[in-house]
Amino acid sequence: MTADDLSRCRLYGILDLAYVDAGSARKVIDEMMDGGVDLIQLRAKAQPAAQIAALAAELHSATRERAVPLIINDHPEIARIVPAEGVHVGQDDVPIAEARESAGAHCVVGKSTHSVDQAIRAFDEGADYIGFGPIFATPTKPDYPPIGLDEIRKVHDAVRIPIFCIGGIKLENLSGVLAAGGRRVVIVSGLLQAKDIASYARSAKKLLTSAL
Ligand code: TZP
Ligand code: MG
Repeated sequence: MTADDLSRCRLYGILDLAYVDAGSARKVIDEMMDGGVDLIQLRAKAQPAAQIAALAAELHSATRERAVPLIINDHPEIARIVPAEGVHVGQDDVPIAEARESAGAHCVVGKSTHSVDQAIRAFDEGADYIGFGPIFATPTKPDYPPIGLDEIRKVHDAVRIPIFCIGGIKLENLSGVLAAGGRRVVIVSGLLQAKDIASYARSAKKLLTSAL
């Protein structure tokens, strides 16, 4: 995936195994893709690596067919063997350069950031994109204080790589995130708990693209 491909992405969906069991994962990512999600991450905090690798390979055969990049959370070595389009690391994971080395040159590397300072450091470290949040308090990442809407404009002024606002973002507050200067978002529970995932994604995508 090129930097241009990445910059065209607006809606980033995460398939988080805290919300979806592995048996439903394929159906859920099909619905995400039907709704126009631009980028999908596999996030599995509690599963053994071998299980994540097997699921990633299965999901990748579906995402590849529809040219939707698949990003693997936490496991650069799995991103390499799938081979997925990217890997995502957090503040407590390996540095970007090490993740890139393990995942392979074909992978983009994204990093979670929780303040403007961390965002600048991730940019300096060579991240291809960042997640920035939690914007709002969220049960998906309960121990992190919310950053709030005001930091969104500051981070966009400070960092020139794609910035995906994340954390507690739902259809109901998406317009507020866009009005605060956000251009790209990650939605986890909002999508995964929606009655109709495809239609939820379609509505989010419409708001995101009409804001440009
Ligand atoms: N990083 C910052 S907030 C968050 C992550 C992984 C969770 C986002 O999940 P949700 O359910 O969209 O609030
Ligand atoms: Mg991590």
